[in-house]
Amino acid sequence: MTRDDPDSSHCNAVALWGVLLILMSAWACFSAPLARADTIILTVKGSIEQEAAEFTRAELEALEQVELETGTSVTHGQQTFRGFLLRDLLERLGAEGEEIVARALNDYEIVIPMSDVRDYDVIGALSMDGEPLSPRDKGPIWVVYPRDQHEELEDIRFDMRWVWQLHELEVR
Ligand SMILES: Nc1nc2c(c(=O)[nH]1)N[C@H]1C(S)=C(S)[C@@H](COP(=O)(O)O)O[C@H]1N2
Ligand SMILES: [Mo]
Repeated sequence: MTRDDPDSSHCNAVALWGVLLILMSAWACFSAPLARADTIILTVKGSIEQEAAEFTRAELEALEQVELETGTSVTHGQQTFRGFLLRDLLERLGAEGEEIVARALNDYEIVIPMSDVRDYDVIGALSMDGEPLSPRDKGPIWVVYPRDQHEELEDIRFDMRWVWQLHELEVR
């Protein structure tokens, strides 16, 4: 076969398309979950004024954002968390109830008394130290208590309510 043999250039073209196709599918697989802006990251249901409320990251970032500097039971030193107040979100949805069941992507769930969000600035953190929280690292949402601001929150009963990978709140 010579270099300009029609058969060999046909083979090259097929191989080239094959490689392109593989690259494109790999790109689609790995980039899609990260890039989709319309992904619902939080659902709120139960005793609220609508059936179920769903939020994308952008929608949660559009709520008033607060910053909270605190240590945690699982990281070293102080972290700066940024996110929305759970109180704001629940008030906006007309939530009425005594407790909130918070559920995580890993099926962890815990009851958060409504009094916690009334009495303390508990936030749904979307970023830590300026970096968006990803599902690999406590994200997309981490329930953060103002632990360093209130001595009584340095307690295992409260640590259990720091739900990471939060994806659902049910008011009841
Ligand atoms: N998504 C999720 N969040 C969670 C947990 C969990 O297993 N999954 N464990 C909780 C418990 S029991 C505690 S004490 C704190 C700190 O967890 P760690 O010390 O095991 O990391 O996170 C809480 N948040
Ligand atoms: Mo725990």
